[in-house]
Amino acid sequence: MNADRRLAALRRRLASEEIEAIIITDVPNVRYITGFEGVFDDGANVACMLTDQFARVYTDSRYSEAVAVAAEGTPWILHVQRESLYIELCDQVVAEGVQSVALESNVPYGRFRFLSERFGGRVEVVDQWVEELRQVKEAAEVERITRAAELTVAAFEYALGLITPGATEAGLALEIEYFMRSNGADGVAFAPIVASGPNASKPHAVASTREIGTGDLVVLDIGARFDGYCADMTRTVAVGKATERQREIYEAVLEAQETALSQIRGGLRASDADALARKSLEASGLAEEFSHGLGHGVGLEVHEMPSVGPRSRDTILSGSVITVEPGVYVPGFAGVRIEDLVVVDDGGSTLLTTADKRLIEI
Ligand SMILES: [Mn+2]
Repeated sequence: MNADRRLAALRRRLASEEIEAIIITDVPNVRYITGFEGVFDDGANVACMLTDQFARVYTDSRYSEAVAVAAEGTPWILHVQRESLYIELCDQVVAEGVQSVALESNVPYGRFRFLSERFGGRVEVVDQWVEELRQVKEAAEVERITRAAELTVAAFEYALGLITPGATEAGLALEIEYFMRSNGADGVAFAPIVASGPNASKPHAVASTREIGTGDLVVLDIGARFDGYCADMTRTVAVGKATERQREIYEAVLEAQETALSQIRGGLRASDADALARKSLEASGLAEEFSHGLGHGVGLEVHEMPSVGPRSRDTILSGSVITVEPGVYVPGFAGVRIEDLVVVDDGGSTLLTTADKRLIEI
């Protein structure tokens, strides 16, 4: 992936904030700003330093061979680290005569203190500079998210054939992951949520050894990762014939989701998008049971900017990829969530997760 545009955008930000250098240590941000693919695992020891003069990437011998290959033909210069990453970064900053450095806000406090004290220059903590750039997706990114979404839909359809009384949540979660990986996914974007019966009222339930029973609603919140990019989709199905109350709740959630989907477009305030779904649920007396935000951005990470909730200050930008996922949760009874992934443009949005949304009774 050609990351020149990304580098240029970050350099403009540095200039406008009048800071000479930024050190990037968040691994997804490193992946994004370098454009290096298949090089850094989630726990990678790596940092990038960027000024208007140079772009350097610091890592150790475990990653250096792959970085050297990935950096060919790019502005990135590899420094193979010999002692502590932060000691070397600091020495480098001093050697370059840099006077001001921006650090990302998720840098561990001990590291921040060490660098501040050893460097002695101006250190600024900056929040979400790279994350803001990541919101608006390039065509090649949308393509990968689309592939991840297709694999997710296929895994859901496959899982439908396995949902039967006696099947366990954890067993289904494993089958879903196995299906995704055997069909070309890098892996899962997050541990699949399979929440049945009373477990379905916990939005982020952990798949358990509970056996699915007749009369349960089952929430399947799943996502594949393809070429580094995530998908996220939720469907809720009934095992056996749905009761009247189950169907009522399902239809109310679906209507709230369709209402929001039909009005989301670039430029809409995230809190206004959230209010569309909340208002729709109010009409059914279920707004109180919608206990989380309407959605979130998706890309290199499954949760990224924008945050789409009642207290969000973000705006949904044209070119962003977001989820739309209202849910209703009644403890001890059931939960229903319906979630789609869409790519937003000026006029509206396009669905990337196309699985059927009519209530499926198995
Ligand atoms: Mn989600």
